[in-house]
Amino acid sequence: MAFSPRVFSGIQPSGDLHLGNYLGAIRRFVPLQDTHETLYCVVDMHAITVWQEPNALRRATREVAAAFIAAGVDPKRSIVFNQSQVMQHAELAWVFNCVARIGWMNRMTQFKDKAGKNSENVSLGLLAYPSLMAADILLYKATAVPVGDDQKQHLELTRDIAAKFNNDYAASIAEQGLDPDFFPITEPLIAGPATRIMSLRDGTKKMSKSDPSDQSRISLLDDADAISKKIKKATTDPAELPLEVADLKERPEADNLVGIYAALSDKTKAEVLAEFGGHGWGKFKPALADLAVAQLAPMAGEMRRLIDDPTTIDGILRDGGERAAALAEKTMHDVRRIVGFIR
Ligand code: AQP
Repeated sequence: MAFSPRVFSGIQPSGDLHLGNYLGAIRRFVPLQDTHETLYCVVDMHAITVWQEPNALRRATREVAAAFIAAGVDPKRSIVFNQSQVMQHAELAWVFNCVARIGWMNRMTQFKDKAGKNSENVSLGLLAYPSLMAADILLYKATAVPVGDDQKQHLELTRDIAAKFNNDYAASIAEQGLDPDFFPITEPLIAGPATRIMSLRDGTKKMSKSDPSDQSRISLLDDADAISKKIKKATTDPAELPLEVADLKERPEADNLVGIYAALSDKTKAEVLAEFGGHGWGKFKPALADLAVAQLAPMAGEMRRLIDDPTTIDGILRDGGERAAALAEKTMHDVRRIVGFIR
């Protein structure tokens, strides 16, 4: 069976949204609205896998929704909602907890990174996180998921869960007269020069909401002055910019800043080096700061305007939640029959 081209992607309301979230995911949501049915979700149930103060969670949920809209997601064309409004996410995640194997979860590098040496003491939800992520995607039978490079392993797991479910329940799926490929095999959409934006303080670490240093990231709510200062203070090596992309390989900070410039200007790294190669940081950083301010500062202004009107944002999330639930229930109705639940 051909699945309709449907896109799902989610962002956690777990702190300050940053340039990595924007370039790796949110910015790429916008053009997909022209070619796909699109669902963009604030994944608040994922966020609570680590402690979130309830008022901060509510605030961050509205901030993520505001970022979607300020970046150009149209809540009439796309379904914009927060995950916890659609109970079927939790219901399907439970079924997937019983399909996926603990060994699969233990291999997830993001779990290892986030749990660190403390793996006995983190929440069970953090271990089961990829199973909920598979449910988010497969509930809508989404075939494409725009994400940053760090989510690649989780998407491979989503494919494994879909294949194992289709296989374990093959007889029941046939008995119910349903398509043998009940869940689709999802494609990750990971492309371009900005699939992994690194910290401005350390080019070997991912730019991240949870980095304790605010100087490590450009937040989407930063004003022009903060954006400029952070770029000008970004860690770099003393050498001038190289002429060839290959010469960025051993220079993570330079590679990162050139990648950010390329992504923001819709150019390749080679084109950026054709302009700046052989020049020092004194020329490149102010140009990057101007470019970042021109793109990000108006979006920050629009986000602030939206955040100041929580009633409108909550209305958008509620409306999106109702539309998402209607789609989700179709899948769950079949899943309950396939698994053997009486209702
Ligand atoms: N540094 C990054 N470069 C490119 N893409 C990135 N993403 C995250 N960081 C980068 C992408 O943003 C989307 C939402 O991510 P998330 O909310 O699920 O959070 P995360 O991947 O765990 O990363 P964060 O934002 O840095 O949060 P913490 O600090 O909590 O780990 C995803 O598509 C992700 O790939």
